[in-house]
This record gives sequence, C-alpha cells and structure tokens, in this order.
Amino acid sequence: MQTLTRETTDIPRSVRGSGLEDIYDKVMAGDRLSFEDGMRLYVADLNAVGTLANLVRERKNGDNAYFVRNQHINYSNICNKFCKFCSFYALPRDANAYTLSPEQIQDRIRQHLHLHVQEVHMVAGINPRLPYSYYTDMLRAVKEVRPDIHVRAFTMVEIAHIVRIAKKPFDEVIAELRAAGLDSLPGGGAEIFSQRVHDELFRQKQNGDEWLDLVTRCHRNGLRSNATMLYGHIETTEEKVDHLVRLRAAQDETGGFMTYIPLCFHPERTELTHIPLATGQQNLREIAVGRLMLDNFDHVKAFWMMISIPIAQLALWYGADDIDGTIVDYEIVHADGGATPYRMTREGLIALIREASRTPIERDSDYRPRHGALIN
Ligand code: V47
Repeated sequence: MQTLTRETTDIPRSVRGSGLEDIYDKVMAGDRLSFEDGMRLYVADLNAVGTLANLVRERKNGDNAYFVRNQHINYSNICNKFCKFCSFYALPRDANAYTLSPEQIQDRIRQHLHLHVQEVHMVAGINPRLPYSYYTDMLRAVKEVRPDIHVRAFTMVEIAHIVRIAKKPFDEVIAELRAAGLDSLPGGGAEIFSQRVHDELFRQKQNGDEWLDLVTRCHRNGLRSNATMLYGHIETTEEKVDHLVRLRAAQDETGGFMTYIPLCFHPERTELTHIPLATGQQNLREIAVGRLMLDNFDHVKAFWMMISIPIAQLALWYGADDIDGTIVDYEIVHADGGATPYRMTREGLIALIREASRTPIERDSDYRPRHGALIN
C-alpha cells in the first residue's frame, strides 16, 4: 500500500515546505489551533499563512466581500484617560476640544439623509462632565431623525462610564440604552489584553479582564458586539496570541461577537511617534492570523481607513471578508500621509472589491444582504 507523503496530498504549493503542513491539516479538519500554533503563524512565510487563512475565509464566506454604508460620529474628543497611543483626545481647556449636543448630532445625521446610510457608529472619549441623560438623549435624537438606522455605539470604556454615572444596576442601564435606540456595540477599547501593556500605555482605563467581563455581560443582555486588537506599538507576539486566545474563549462562552477587526496603530501625533507605522506585510499577517485563530468568529474586517485601500484589497485574499464601509466623518485616525481618502462612496467600495476579484455584497449590520445589494 502506498503511504501518502506531503508531496502526494493536495497541500497548496505555497504551504509546502513552509513548516505549516501540520497546521494545514488542522485547518482542513476544522481543528482548533493552539497558542503555540499562533506563535508559529507570526514567524512563518506570510504567503503560507495567507493561503491557510484564505481557506478558512472562503469556507465561511465564499467569495463574498461585505461592505456597509455607514457614518461615524465621534461625539466628543474630551477624555480623562490619557492613553499614550491616542492622538484624538483633548482636555476641556484645549482649543480643539468639542462635544456635540444631541441637536448637533442630529444635524450630522441630516447631512447624509439623501444617502442610504444604514449604520451610525458613535464612540468618543470619556468626558466626565456629561450626565447620564446625555447618552440616552443622544440615542433618541438619532432615531428621531433616522428611525431605521442601526446605532452601533459605545466601547466598553464608555459603557463602564455610563453605568457608573447612571448609578443604576448594569442590566437596567443596558435595557435603558437599548430602549433609547442602541442596537449593537463596536469593538473598540480592547487594545491589547496584556496587563504589562495596559500599565505602560493606558493605565487610567479599564484593563483586559474588565473589557472581557463587560463585553460578555453585554452579550448576555442581548447586545452583540465586534472585537478589536490594537497592534504595532509595544506589544509582543505572545501578547497578541494571548489576546486572540482570550477573545476566542469569550466567544465560546457567549457567541456574541460578530466581527474581528485588527487595528493598526498610527503613531502620528501620539506620545509614541518614535514607533514606525506597521508595514503592509504586518497588516496582512494580523488579518491572516486573526482569521486562523478566531475559528468561532464569522467575519474578519480589513478597516481600509487605517491600513490603506491597496492593503485592504489584498487583505480580501488573506482572511478578510469585510472592508467596513463608507465611513463618513471618522475622526480618531484618518491620516495616512494623505494616501487614504477620508470617505468612500458605495461605487468606490464596489469598484475596489471588484478590482480585487471578490464579489461585493452591500450588507446590513447583521450581514444580511441589503435589498438589491447582490451586486454581480
Ligand atoms: O479602541 C486609538 C484605536 C479604537 C489610535 O467595531 C487607534 O466595526 C490606531 O474600535 N492608531 C476605536 N488606532 C475604533 C474602533 C473601531 C474602528 C473601526 C471599526 C470598528 C468596529 C471599531 O481606535 C480604539 C483604539 O484601539 N485607536 N488611537 C491610533 N493612534
């Protein structure tokens, strides 16, 4: 009887000789990758890792590349957390400090009423002067102007703050936010779960344990969310793999995460300007490793605003099945040496997905194709 060797199996050419043949076997069998596998994915040949990630991506989402027509409103840049990686925050006395009133938020929504914006993404700094009623008023104000819009708002840092100032039980606050119009939660604030990085870069803010505890409590209260990981600063490979393994365990518990979004750190105007911006190779690797480790997440997003359009297009072959959206008015990071435009049109997103040889699908916030949105 002939013994099967690696040469006689259908192992893809780009994986052969990469040292990842055993991981290929696991991927084909649908087996979970270990922490050690994750560590190896960070040093192996990128094309081999990308090929494996693409197998998972196509198994889960076929050829589809999703996008959404969305709008971002960063309602205040005032923050009392002073994270070293953040270029967005301001002190109340700073000339550029701002807080949008519910009426100003309505004006922003009205500006785009002529477009089929499906989702509004609202996050901000922690502005201690805002009362609890500001948050519920803001949600109601959005729904008053655009009742059918999906409101994805508040990172776990904001949720913790809102619960604190509400002085009410957690479940009650979540129920009130939902009644006021909150539909789901974004993935921000997770940063890196490592306590070492927390103490070094964002010590005033909640740590990884607190983020995970809150997000799982939100899931249990019926709110779904995304999850992020901020990479490309002072984190180690072990800390990134640990982050992914802990996200995966939380997802096993609740099933409440929809999409994983690796966020590329932008050093411009932060306290960490000495750190070089991650390269295209690093961005692609984060997408691919995330896709392979997070076997229980349906979607991986390439946030074009942070990694550039060309890399986002390539990412659709390295594990990503979602390219985010039109992103009108994102203010946290939108500078990429002028190379990344501030917003995209629906047609622009469709064209870039088609150019990348994927099938563009305009989705709603739950990944349902929008009516008439199957574009090919
Ligand atoms: O948590 C802050 C990050 C996040 C910088 O859920 C920075 O679909 C890079 O989470 N360089 C907020 N990143 C944004 C966010 C997000 C974005 C897009 C889509 C979704 C989603 C979520 O932005 C923060 C932090 O990790 N951030 N400063 C910076 N200098």
